[in-house]
Amino acid sequence: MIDSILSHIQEASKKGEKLLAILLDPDKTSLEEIPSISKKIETLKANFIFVGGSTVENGLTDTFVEILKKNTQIPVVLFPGDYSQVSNKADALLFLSLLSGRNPEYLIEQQIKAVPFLKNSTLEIIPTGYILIDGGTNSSVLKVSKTTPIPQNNINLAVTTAVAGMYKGKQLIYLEAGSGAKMVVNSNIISEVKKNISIPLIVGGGIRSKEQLTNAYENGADVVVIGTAFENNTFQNI
Ligand code: 1GP
Repeated sequence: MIDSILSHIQEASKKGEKLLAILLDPDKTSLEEIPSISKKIETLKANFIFVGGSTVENGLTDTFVEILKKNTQIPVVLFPGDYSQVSNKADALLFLSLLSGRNPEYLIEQQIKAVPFLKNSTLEIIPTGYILIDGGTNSSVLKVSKTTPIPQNNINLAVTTAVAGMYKGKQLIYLEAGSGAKMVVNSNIISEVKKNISIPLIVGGGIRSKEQLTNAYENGADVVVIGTAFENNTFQNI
């Protein structure tokens, strides 16, 4: 049992150990599938299960996490699209601020709305700077957040945004190409962001092959998140 998810990630990052998170969206995975899916995730030796989606039916996250926890020992980390997706039954919460966007709703409003749910909770709350990079699709996160992603060629903006997040006290930076992205976050962005921050880096969006996974790790991702390719059983050579 790991006491703190954040310390686990920080320690692994210091040692250069690479971590894998599988993302489950409660709107796309049925409750009946959870036992078999949990087994499959265990065979992949994933370090974390992230749970969340841009839009999830109210109350479903709580039931989903409850069943998940009964089926696996792998730590469950909430990756919520909005404040209603907070469940006290998970181990930790990525407390996200959408730093690439200029929509106050995702910079501070949603965070304020989450507080009543978090005040008496035992969840480990991890301040996370969330940065959208153009993945070549109009992903759900773009539609819901009504924000513009950072272009893949604007490495400087991606780096300065990540560093500003670190100065603001974020403990993790998450570079996101969007679920089902056509283009993954490019190697130069990952490596330049990594060089300029001293906090762990998460990368996700559109990763569907071993090569893309290895590439993200080699360029500096400490944690890689895979959702769609796992859901569709299309991940090549995991
Ligand atoms: C997590 O949204 C991503 O960062 C997951 O993206 O569904 O494309 O793997 P995929």
